[in-house]
Amino acid sequence: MRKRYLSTIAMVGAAAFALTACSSGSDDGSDDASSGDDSGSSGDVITVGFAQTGSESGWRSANTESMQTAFSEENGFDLVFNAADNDPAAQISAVRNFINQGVDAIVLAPIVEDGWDDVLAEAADAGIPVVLEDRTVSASDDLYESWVGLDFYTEGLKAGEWAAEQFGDTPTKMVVLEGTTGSAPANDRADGFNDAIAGTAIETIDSQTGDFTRDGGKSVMEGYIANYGIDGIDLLYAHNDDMGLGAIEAIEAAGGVPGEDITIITIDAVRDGMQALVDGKINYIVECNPLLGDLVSQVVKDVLAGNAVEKEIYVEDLTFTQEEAAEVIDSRLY
Ligand code: GYE
Repeated sequence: MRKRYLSTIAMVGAAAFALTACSSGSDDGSDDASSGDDSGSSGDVITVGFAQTGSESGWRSANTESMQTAFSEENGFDLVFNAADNDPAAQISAVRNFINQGVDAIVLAPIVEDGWDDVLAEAADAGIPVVLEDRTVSASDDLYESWVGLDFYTEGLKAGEWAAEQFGDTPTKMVVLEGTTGSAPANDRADGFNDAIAGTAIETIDSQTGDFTRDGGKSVMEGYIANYGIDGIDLLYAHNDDMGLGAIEAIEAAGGVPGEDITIITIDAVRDGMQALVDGKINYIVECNPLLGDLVSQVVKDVLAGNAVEKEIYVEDLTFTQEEAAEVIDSRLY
């Protein structure tokens, strides 16, 4: 499948375009504040219900901030924000509430991939467009307008390629800290990594979910250390920085040296993760850019204005070794 990626530069361009579009007033000069049509034409406030996953990680905090900044009053939005605390049923109820409230559009960061068919169909019946950001759903793409996010499979693949390069033919015992079970990034990051290490001497000795949280990563890693010992583990692949950071605490508490006794690969490249990489406690990070707000808000405006939008908008991710992290850490935006 061919994918179109937007680099960070293109994202800045898109943001600049969004600002221009906002400040240029009506496109045809005929916009009338009394038209009663609040479907996104300039001058009218757009009410958007945003169903966020929760607040499980540093990535999530940066994503929420980016969304709140983009969907601000100054930019013409009234944002109704809901964070579902990682509970899929609560997130479905939040979307249903948005439908009942009659918001102009719904933005959804789905906790898990499955279970969205009914409520997305209800939104469609109510004539409320849905835009997905960050994670994907298994439901038909007829049920939403567009999805803006990252290529989780390629993130896993890049992480696995680095592992294959480092360990290749050397017998290597790996443990995995998986993200939230059933979430798109947990599924795809596992698939990408496994494809990249196929045929190498890297053996997955254990793989459990740490739910994308620091506490989850720490407690699952404590269990791994109790079962296999620091010496029985060569490599840790954590599906996000926060779980890796929790695992680092567990390794240090057990008297191990993270990044030396156990090589650690994570995904996200949030500030604390990058600092641990610079400090030598993590060995490699694949980026996952959380700053999606400007792109998503532009898509929402386009959809409500009746403009054609891409079904999938991918944002490109970078990768960082310890040396590369040291060079860029001061200029990172999150
Ligand atoms: O990697 C993790 C967060 O869905 C891409 O969710 C996101 C993931 C991110 O909790 O830190």
